[in-house]
Amino acid sequence: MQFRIFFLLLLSPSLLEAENLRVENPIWYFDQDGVYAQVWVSWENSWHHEQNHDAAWIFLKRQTLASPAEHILIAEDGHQVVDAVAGTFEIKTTDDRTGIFVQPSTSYRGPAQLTLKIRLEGEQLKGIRRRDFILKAFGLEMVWIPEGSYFLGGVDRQAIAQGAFFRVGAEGGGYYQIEQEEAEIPVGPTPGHLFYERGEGYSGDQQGTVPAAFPKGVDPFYIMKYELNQGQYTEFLNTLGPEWGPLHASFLERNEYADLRGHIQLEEGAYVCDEPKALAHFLKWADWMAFADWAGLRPLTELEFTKASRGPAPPSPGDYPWGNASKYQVKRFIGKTGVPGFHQGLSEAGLTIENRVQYGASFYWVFDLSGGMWERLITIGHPVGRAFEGTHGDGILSEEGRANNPDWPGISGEGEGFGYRGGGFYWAGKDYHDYNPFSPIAYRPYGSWAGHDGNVAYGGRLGRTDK
Ligand SMILES: [Ca+2]
Ligand SMILES: [Ca+2]
Repeated sequence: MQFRIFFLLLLSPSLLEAENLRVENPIWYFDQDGVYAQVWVSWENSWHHEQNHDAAWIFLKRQTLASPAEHILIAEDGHQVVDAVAGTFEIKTTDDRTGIFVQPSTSYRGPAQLTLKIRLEGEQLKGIRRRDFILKAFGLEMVWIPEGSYFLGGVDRQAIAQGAFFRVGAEGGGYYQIEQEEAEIPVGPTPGHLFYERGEGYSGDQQGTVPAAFPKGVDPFYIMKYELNQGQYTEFLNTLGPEWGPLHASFLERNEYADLRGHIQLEEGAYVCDEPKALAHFLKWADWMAFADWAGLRPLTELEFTKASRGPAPPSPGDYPWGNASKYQVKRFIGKTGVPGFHQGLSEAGLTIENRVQYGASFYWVFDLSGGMWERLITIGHPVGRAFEGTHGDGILSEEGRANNPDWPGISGEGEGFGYRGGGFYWAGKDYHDYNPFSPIAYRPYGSWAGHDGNVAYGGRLGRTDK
């Protein structure tokens, strides 16, 4: 039994395949001048163009057989892209050193095929018996969202009825421009303030102010390019040990899980997944926050969602993240097994600024912000949500195996402060409407609905402030 678990852990790189990101062959070694990890990182369709660029978020853990993995801190400097088959890539560290971003640093479009040498913080490894641990490396594809102002809201009657934000004005309202990251946003039915209708009652409390510290998306940040997949979630489960693993895999007890695109199973003490690219779903909010903390990321806000969707472009009635108000040209879909793909042989390599409608790609080339799984976001419609300060996970869960950032809502499995945007895909043949699978950017009928339970259409996407 023990041997089998270890064997599966060693084999785990095959599960690391994201949409197409691979983080493989991690080794660590102690040089005279420090401790290093070397990993192979590759993904398809990397880009750096005038507008922005993509990136991979890479983090490391060390694991024994029976206990939860321990996060490894990265050193401040001394990292190196040893070689890149094409393009010029740079490593960017973060101020908390929980991981690194690797990204194309000059104009580029093509595959990333890299060998990275990552210097580790040496203090944490003093005195450990190296043979007692295996090194594990993880990665998520990201998109960098640049600094800049943007517009919130919708002013057409349909959007207003769906809880869209608007700026209160003499003539009934307009779009609300967010220009400064740290400017408070006054909320209320007063001219010049941000406001929204209650709708069915899930759009929020109509109260404010949104504080200076609430992440607004003006400052640069990173957002996952795709929604989390089941292979990535399986990797997470396999680092948690025998007590925390089942806590975050409670979907396995649901009868419908395997019938509704669920591919994760527990076999002889290890989690396995036979369709790793299928979108992760049925996650509870608290599972999702545990993943965020574990990965050194954080939940995103509904303001950042808008920025990532629309960029600086002026809004128009019913607009989707791909820039127009029509959903019929989009060839992006979720297949029978839960794997996202493209209709009519479209390949992601062909994505351009001009044809992003077909790909369902946002202004910044983030996929499935509308459609795919519902986006679970921090809301400004509840005091607990407004108290969110955008702290990052540190890779370390609480003694109970949960996220423990005090400004994150709902980490215990109770409470409000988050909501749902963008619509979600349930299953083929279900009636299409305003939020199945696609929802216009501004619509937020459930923008402040804090549903904790998992569902076939609830997965997620995370991010990180660029600092
Ligand atoms: Ca989505
Ligand atoms: Ca933590």
